[in-house]
Amino acid sequence: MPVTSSPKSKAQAKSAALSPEAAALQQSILHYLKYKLGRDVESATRRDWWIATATAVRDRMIERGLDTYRAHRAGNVRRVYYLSLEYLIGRLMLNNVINLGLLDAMHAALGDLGQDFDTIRGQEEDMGLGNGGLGRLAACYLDSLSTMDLPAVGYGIHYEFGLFRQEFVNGHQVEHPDNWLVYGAPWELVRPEFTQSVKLFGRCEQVFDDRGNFQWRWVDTKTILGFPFDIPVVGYGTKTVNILRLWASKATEDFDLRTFNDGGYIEAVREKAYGETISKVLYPNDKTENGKELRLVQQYFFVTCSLRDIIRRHFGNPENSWDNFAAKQCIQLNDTHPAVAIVELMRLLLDEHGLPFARAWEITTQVFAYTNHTLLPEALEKWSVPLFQRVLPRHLLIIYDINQHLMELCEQRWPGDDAKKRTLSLIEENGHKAVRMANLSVVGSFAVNGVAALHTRLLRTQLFPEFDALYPGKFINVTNGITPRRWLRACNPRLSALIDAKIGPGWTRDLDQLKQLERFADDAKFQDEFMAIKRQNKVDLAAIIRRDCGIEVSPDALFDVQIKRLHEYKRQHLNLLHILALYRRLVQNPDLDLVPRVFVFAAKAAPGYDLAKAIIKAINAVGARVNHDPRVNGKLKVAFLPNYRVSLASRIIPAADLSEQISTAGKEASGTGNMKLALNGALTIGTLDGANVEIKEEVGDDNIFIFGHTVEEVQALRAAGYHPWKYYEEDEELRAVLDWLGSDYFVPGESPNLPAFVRASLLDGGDPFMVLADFRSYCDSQARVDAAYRDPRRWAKMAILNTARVGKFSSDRSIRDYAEKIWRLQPVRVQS
Ligand code: NBG
Repeated sequence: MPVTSSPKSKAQAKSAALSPEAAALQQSILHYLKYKLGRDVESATRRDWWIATATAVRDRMIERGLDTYRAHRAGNVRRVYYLSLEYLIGRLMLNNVINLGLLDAMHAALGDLGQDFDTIRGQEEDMGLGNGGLGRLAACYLDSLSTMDLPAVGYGIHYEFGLFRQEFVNGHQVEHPDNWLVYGAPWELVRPEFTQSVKLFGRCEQVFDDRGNFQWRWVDTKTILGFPFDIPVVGYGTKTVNILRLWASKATEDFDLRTFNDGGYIEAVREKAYGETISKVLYPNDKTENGKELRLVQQYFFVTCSLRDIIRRHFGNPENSWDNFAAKQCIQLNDTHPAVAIVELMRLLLDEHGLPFARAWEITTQVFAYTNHTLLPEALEKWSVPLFQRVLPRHLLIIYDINQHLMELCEQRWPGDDAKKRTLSLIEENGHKAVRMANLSVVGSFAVNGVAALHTRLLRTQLFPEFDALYPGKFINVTNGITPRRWLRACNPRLSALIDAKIGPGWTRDLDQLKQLERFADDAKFQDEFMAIKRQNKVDLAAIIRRDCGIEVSPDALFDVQIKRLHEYKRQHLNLLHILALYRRLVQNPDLDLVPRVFVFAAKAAPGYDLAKAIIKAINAVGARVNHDPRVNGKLKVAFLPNYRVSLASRIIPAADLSEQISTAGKEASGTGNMKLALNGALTIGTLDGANVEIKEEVGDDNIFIFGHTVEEVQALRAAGYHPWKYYEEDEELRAVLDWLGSDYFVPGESPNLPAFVRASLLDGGDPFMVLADFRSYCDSQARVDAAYRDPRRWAKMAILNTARVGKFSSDRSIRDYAEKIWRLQPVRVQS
């Protein structure tokens, strides 16, 4: 082929028209295509393009990362370390490019080569190293930390398999491994020089040092290695690039050669297999914290690697000592999952650095802060004492010492009150003994925060009232937030462009600027533009529903969206009962005047959570009937999109009209999906729970649909004795839909009948989340939604006011709160 006709030569000829930035980007993409992947423009596959492009982008982040590192090091700055067992990052390409300010250059550079950026970035696998809100919050916070120039490092586990991939087979959830690393992970940098070795198991023995001082030694341990991978986290519109450091476990030696030579191949690789098992999979733990040994090992593994890394960094500066450790280093515990860090820091200070107990405790309790993300008792971690003893024998002794100190404090405050001591103790004594990680987290931290105002109030008054009395001022609130870079600018380019045109792009870093949209809320032209964008996003989602569910939906219907983990307290089954009620009304009267609705669900159920899986099956079974019933005449559709993940959320959220936030009051700590949906102009139907309360305060009572029992009413109902059968008997429609669900109408001939299992949980099972108590008020509220949607001007105004008024829920505001109220952390400007 003559050289002049090759696309590359054409590209070179044309690139004269590219901006210098785009031309440089193009050069580096072509470089990686050739020298990293061994391809040219003709032979490159989509995946080659994606890897070459990601690598070119990463280079630009590395340059800034080095500048950041130098600035932080030179200033010996105070840093925060975010310890989290989960990071639900999703795809990174678009956000990295937007944050680097390279979006236009990227489109030009690739377009010039005949490639489409949006197609290429579609090749990226989601990084799904988390279960839900807690992990996604961690990812949003990393984005804000860099954007706000705050010195920070995220620490976590480099799971080989993230949260399972979900498929539906005959409406049932089927789980598959999520092999996100299979085609490589171009964002990562390997850091073998920072490898850590980790001890586990073994026993403790007492020794006397050369001055006759008594000491504990942890001996006969098993050793594994922690091997770090760094993912650069780039701030928006700034030079700061922090890192997320994820630890992979490895065996200390590849295998035992002597055993191998003696013919024991399996034995020889067993150690290696164990070493690698630790970071193999993320626990899909939503229902209960089951006491799996491996999970405790995972927690300890990443915590000790991270602490030693922090200590190494601290002493890397000759001016530093233990005296200024707490002044320079601050560690945030994301839930109790990393709480063993409190004990591990004590162990390092006592046994490896020879500090006395009082001094070690003083330092430790000045370093840690703890975020609580749930009040559900079954989700508060406890580890059985025998398990702790086996895995971390030295740590158990230290926990007993800390507990003794706590009991002395308790005695001073409430002399002779043994009940108080039993409540506060780090060790639960009833039946089998267990270590209470939440109590440990409170005692070992200088600050404890809840994640929404209501949740923090309940934390203080209901979960930890004694601790609140013992440590006045320790409990504070930091309401959660979401990053506007991902959850508006990247996921909804049409709406972002409209907002830019009206008020400029400043909102991307300062979300309160969206308030300026309020003055267009009544402007018919703006309303039309706003709703036309919503409709276009619905057309896009309809195509996804067609592709993934095989269901045809109309973009003119109301898109009613519930997307979140599947859990009884989130009450996807309350939504289902309402769908059944509408379906029944239509069956009885096919002419019924209903606003056409598409019910969109997406949710994963923890693999061991049978009732959650039954709810999925029930929704799918009801959907299969509704979607094909001619009497419904297309007025109702039910689409359960499989494999909910960050990248799917970012397609659903811009297309939602109605956001379902219908948890039992007092159970949802905050919710963050509620914020993302409101930001994109969806109206909330919700209970007064979690951050819904604050969303209502911000958007105003007229722009939200509130229903159901309040926290106080839920408690009063419970105290008076809750009887689900009473609602069944008193409400004819509720009775009818429950019985319908319990029949085999939706699952003819199937055994077991899972919809009937859902019904049983609500009646015989006692309805622990009071679905039946809120059913009627939910239906009434849904009728108000129906009425509001019939008035397009009114609906548009409400939608615009939602977008305009949720600036408070930017994760930049949350991080500012943390930095001021907890971390006392100053921004550091990075110069290049
Ligand atoms: C979740 C809560 C949510 C909250 C996120 C982030 C856990 C244990 N908790 O309500 O259920 O928004 O944490 O704080 O995942």
